[in-house]
Order: sequence, then structure tokens, then C-alpha cells
Amino acid sequence: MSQEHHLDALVVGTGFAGIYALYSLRKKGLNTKAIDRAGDIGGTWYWNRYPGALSDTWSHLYRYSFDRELLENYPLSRKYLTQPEVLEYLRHVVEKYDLRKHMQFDTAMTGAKWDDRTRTWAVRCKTGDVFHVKYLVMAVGLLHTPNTPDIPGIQTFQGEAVHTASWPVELSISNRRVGVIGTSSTGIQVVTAIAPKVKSLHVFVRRPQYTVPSGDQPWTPEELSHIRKSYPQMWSDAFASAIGMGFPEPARKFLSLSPADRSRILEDLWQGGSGLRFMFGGFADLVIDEAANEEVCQFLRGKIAGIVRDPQKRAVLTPKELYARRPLCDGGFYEAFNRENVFAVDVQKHPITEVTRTGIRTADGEHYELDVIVFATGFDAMDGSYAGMTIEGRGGGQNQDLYTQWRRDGPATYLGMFVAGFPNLFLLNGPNTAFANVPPLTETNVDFLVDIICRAEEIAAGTGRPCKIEPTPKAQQEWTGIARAMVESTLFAKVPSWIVGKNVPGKLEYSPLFLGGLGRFRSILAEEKERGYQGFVGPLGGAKTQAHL
Ligand code: NA7
Repeated sequence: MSQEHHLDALVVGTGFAGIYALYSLRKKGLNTKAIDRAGDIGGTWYWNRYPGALSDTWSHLYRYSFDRELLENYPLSRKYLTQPEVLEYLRHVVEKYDLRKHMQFDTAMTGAKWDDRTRTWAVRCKTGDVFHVKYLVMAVGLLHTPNTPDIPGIQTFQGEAVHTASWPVELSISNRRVGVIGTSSTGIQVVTAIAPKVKSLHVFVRRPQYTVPSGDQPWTPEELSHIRKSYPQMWSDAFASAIGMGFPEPARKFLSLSPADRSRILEDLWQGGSGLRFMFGGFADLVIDEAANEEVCQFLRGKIAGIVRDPQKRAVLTPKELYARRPLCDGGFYEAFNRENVFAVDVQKHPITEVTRTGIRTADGEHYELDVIVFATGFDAMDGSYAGMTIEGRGGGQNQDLYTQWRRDGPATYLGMFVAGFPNLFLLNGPNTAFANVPPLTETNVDFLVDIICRAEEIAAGTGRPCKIEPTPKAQQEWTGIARAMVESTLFAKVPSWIVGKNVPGKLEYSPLFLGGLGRFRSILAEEKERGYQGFVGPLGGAKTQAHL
């Protein structure tokens, strides 16, 4: 039943970020509730239920760090967590802290409007519910809105067409003719998982990527005991590191070593597993030095040549581009193409021209008969997560709608969390946040947010008026400029992908991530707090104009 609700804070989303935000704000005594458009908690891990879905971050650091008891006692079995395991973990956290009673599901936010007189947000939902809150916390995820290419004829397909981010649990692929479009993080997981089960599998490959072995295996009892004992140190190392994934990030430069040493280290990295470790755990400059990167590409192309036996499939799967996208790892992707029922279709050479009633046609006239088409085609990332919501800040009107502004000018934020003109609106892991392991990044965001809200509450108690938390336009412009410029100094800028804002046709091409590292990001946040929130207007920070007092 729809209602008017009056709360201190509303959290939108109940994934990793939403759960921790709800927990943290309630702990500070703020009357807070969380809503989710889904039927249950989990966010990314609720929606992405496709076969083979796995977190490719090591399992012992793909969790919250704030609860030592949870770290030590929640079971860990393998190096990586499957989607059901991540969901189970999040459910456990929610039960442990009795948070479910503060959550409302099947409740999609459609818009929010700031009232500058009462200094509150009115948040509207599809259910008819309206939440009147001082603080609006968006925890909608980095990868939320599916990107489905607009291929002619898609509506006419008489089989089943699914995007991996909304996989129907009842969908059976056993012994059916399946086509998968996309061979990035998601595509390689689906392909590897379903290859032995389907009748035939056509994989439509546009720009193939490099993937290395995941090295997934059970933790040994010795490893587990070491992990449990070393957690405090491991977390402090992860929080101080660039990407927070739990492996050392050496400062050595690739070309400073002898060719023999370079090959030996690359081989060790390949054997040890993990795409993130392969890219960031061996050398400091693989995504900066083009000559180093090209040598690594040759190493990886050699590995592909050693695994994929069929020359046609090998040619389609071998990348020509630099190794400069979100790194991938797999549990037997290239090996899957040695099966007789798995085919590689080169849609760079012959693009998909249409989906027919019974399959997919490519530009060379070939028609592939299919029962199921799987779109593993990724997401309208970061700012794309805000599509379908009208968020109106100070001043109101069309010009003030956040998503419209972002689509016109590119997503601008301060510290990936705050937006000028939108007081008391907080984005967790929003555009221009740091590129890093999501749970520690999330804790970093939420902890900063809780501190600034507590400060605002103190000010409000003193003045008798709710306090606005809003960045200065200058601080926002500078931060956004830093994030956008940073990518240009890396090879990521040379290879289109979602992490540099180049994967959705027609979208403005702005890097939506700060590539300066988690440790640096945390230092910047700590400094902001120490300086007394100088990047903010009003009593919180520097510019004390009458309008903000
Ligand atoms: P990604 O990494 O954005 O990859 C999308 C894939 O879909 C990629 O292989 C694309 O090929 C392919 N794609 C997209 N549109 C088309 C069309 N029209 N035709 C053919 N192929 C297409 O999404 P993922 O879901 O795999 O991963 C997203 C993140 O989730 C990942 O980085 C992890 O953080 C978890 P392209 O390479 O553009 O030629």
C-alpha cells in the first residue's frame, strides 16, 4: 500500500553499498530505510544470475571489513565466490544486523525533488510511496542499466532472448542451440559455464579480449588460517593500495628487467591466476608503457595459440588491440572452443545485420539458427545507472534534472559522491569515484558520508535549521577534470570500453572513473575532512553565503 513516509534518510539500493549505508546511518541514530526495485537484497548480485556468474576478486577481500567476527567466522571455501555465494553472504549480513525490517522491496524510485524551503527531498516511487527525507543516498550500483544493442528484428525472434543482467531463473539451455553476443567479463563466464551443456554454442565475437586463467581452487586449511590471522594487516594494505585487491602492486617497470625475467614473471602470473593480478600485480607500468604492453600482448597471443586448436576459431579469438581494458580471467574459456559444439563467429569482419524469427544473420549472408540468444553486452555504466529517474535539485525545472545534465555535459561530481546544485544527495560509488575493489571502495564512500552527515547534524542542532551538504561548483569542476584527465595518461584511453565511458553508442565519451588509486582517494577524503570540508558551501565548508546558512 502506497504511503507518505517521513525519515531522516533514504537509501536507494540494497547491494553491498546500500546494506552498509543503511547499517551505518542507523547505527548513528538516523531514522533510515532502504528501498530496492528488486524483490530482495543483493543489487548486482541479485540481477546477474546467469550461469557461471562469479566475482573475479579474491573471496577473502570480496566482503566487508568492518566486522571482525564476520571476517573470522563466515565460511570461505574457494578463491572466488559464485553469484549465489555472494548473495548468501549479503543475506547473512542483513540477518545478523536485523536490517530487513528497514527495507522495502519491489519499490522502484522514479524521481526526487529537492525543496529548498524545508530542506528535504521528496522521493517518488512506482508504488506511489513518497519518502520525505533530509538525506538521499543513492546506492544503485556502477553497472545497473543493461546495454542491449538495437539490432533490427530483435522483436521478431521466436526463441528466447535474454540479457545476462536479467537472466530468468527458469530458462533452460540444456541441449539447445544457443548464441552468445559479447566476450568480455560476463560473456566469457557464460560461455565457459554453458559450453558442455548446450547442443551448439555460437559465440559472436566483435573485439576479442585477452583473458588469463582465474586459478580458482579451494583455499587450503593453511591458507585459511593465514588469512584469518592476517586480516587486519591485509585490510590495511588493501586500503592503502591502488586497486585494493589483496596482492602487492610492485613498483618495478617492465622494460627495466631482462627479457628472461619478464617472461618468467609473466609465466608465474599466468600460472598463479587472476586477471587483475596479471595486469596490476607484476609490474607498475603495463597500462602506461605501450612497448611493455605490446610485449605482454604477444605473450598472451602465444598462450591463445597454444590452447585453441582450430585455426579459424583461434584467429577470431586472438585480440589485435592493446591489453588495456578491465582485465579478465576465466575457468577454461579458450579451452571451451576445442569442443566440437562451440563456434566462434567473427562479427567484426561480418557484423550482425539482423535478428530473424529463428536466429541471427551476419553481413556475409550467413544465418545462424538459434533457440536462445544471450546478450552479454554489458551496461550503460556509472551515470547510466541513473537512467529512468528524474532527480531535480535546487531551482527545479528540466535544466536541473541530474541525468539530463549528465547526458548533456558528461557526469560531473565532487569526489564521485556529491553534486553541485543537489544538496544532501549522495552517490555511493558514483561517477568519478575510484577504480578499485568494490567492497573496500564502498566502505570508504560510506564512512566519509557518515562523517559529513554527522557534522551536518551537529551544525543543524546548533542553528536549529537543517544543514545543506553541497559541493562548490569549483571543487566539482576540479575533481571531474582530474578524473577525466587521468585516464588520458594511460593506455585505457586508447581502447574503447565502459571504464573509459566508451561502450554505448551515442553516449558522451567521458571517463567516469578516478584512476589515481584507492589509497590516494582515501587520502584525499581524509584531507577534505581535516581541512573542514573546504570543498563544500555553507557552514560546512568555505563559501558561507546567506543562501546556505
Ligand atoms: P563489457 O565489458 O562492457 O563487454 C560487453 C561485450 O559485449 C563486449 O565483448 C562487446 O564487444 C560486446 N558487444 C556489445 N555490443 C555489441 C554488438 N552490438 N555486437 C557485438 N558485440 C557487442 O560488459 P560485461 O558485462 O562483460 O562486463 C562489465 C563489467 O562487469 C566488467 O568490467 C566487470 O567489472 C563486471 P566489443 O568489445 O565492444 O567489441
